[in-house]
Amino acid sequence: MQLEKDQIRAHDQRHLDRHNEDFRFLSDRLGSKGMDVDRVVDALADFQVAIPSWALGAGGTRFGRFSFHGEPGSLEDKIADVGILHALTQTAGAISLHIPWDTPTDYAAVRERAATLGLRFDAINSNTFQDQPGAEQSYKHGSLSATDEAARRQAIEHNLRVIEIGEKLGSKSLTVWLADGTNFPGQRNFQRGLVQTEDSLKQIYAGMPKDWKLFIEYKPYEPNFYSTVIQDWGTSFMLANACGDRAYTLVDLGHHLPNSNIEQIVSTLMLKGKLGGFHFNDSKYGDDDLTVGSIKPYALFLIFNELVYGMRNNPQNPDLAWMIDASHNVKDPLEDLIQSLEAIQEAYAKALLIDHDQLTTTQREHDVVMAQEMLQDAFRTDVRPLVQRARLSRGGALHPLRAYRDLEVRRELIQERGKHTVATGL
Ligand code: PSV
Ligand code: MN
Ligand code: MN
Repeated sequence: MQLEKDQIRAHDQRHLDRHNEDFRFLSDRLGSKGMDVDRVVDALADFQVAIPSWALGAGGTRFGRFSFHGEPGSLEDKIADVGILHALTQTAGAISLHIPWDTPTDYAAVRERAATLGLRFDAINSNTFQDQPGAEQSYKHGSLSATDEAARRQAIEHNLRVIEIGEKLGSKSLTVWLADGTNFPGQRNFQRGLVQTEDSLKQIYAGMPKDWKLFIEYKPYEPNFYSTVIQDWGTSFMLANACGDRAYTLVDLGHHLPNSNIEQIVSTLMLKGKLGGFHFNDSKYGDDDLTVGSIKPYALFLIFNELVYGMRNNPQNPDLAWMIDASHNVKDPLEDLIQSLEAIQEAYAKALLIDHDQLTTTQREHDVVMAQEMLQDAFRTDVRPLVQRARLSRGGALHPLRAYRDLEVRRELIQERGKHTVATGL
């Protein structure tokens, strides 16, 4: 199914007067403080986040999986789902594929389908954390870090093949997340694992087209529970530096030990021009992959504050590849993604309200209270009318979630795809 602009416009009509009133009130308030409201709205409208192909089905845990009706059964269905999200939110203008789960068969058709829906293919993801049916080598004892040369060769070649697939779709970057690590002390030599990984990544980097970027994701634990080869941003940063100028660190919000100061990590990486990609989600305990902004919205806002600062002041850092990396056990995946997109836009909008020149003056004067007040004032502002206006300017829905329900999107998807469906993914 495909949502038409007219359907969304008709739905917006019901809420337009209310929105105009809310927007006028807020823009008067912000305008009186010297804020350029149009600039904020434009920045929000330009902000696009990729949806990963594995986030469109009901997720699950190792204890079970509760299927959701009308889940996408093919890559074409997944592209259609992202099209629905983008039509409603005008914020999900890209899709991030996972290979081999979503290897296209008809490239021209896939490219055309995405283009019709206004979508491009963002970073492509390799998978060396599972053994695929018929694979000659097993990744049981590691992939890019493996001491077993044949397994390591297979993992490198897989990544090179993923790059080829990405090229056919117009992707310009490869994201590598490794599950490699150990469960028991003594199981492997740390240094050997790191050296092998660096060598493998260099070979992959050398196989990338010259206009591609390599994103190296880190994660402290899981699926291994004693050690992980690329455990933290420092290790990723070091590997990215070893590979070259077009290799970067990728920050996934869930990939930190509790209470890590992620905003400071972001700031350091941007200063060094090495933050390449960003995966959004939220968590209470570990890599929980919960709805963005559902647990720690203030932390998300502080992270955005550093991102905005970096985007304005660090030309040495490239434009970032944004992606949602969340999963949904009991919710309609599309509804959950709409909630995440909304939370991202809100945190970004609040960060855009901070006047960094004024903040710098306050910091120089050591006025700690006022500096904190500036951040909290922005955080406490209800910015939803700005986010709505940005969506409206692009033909999106004022209230994406309400529109999704009122237009009975899930009912139509079930009619089309059936009740008992299983999507590929994590
Ligand atoms: C596993 O933790 C993970 O969620 C990583 O964040 C990757 O980005 C994703 O899987 C896909 O490989
Ligand atoms: Mn991730
Ligand atoms: Mn993860």
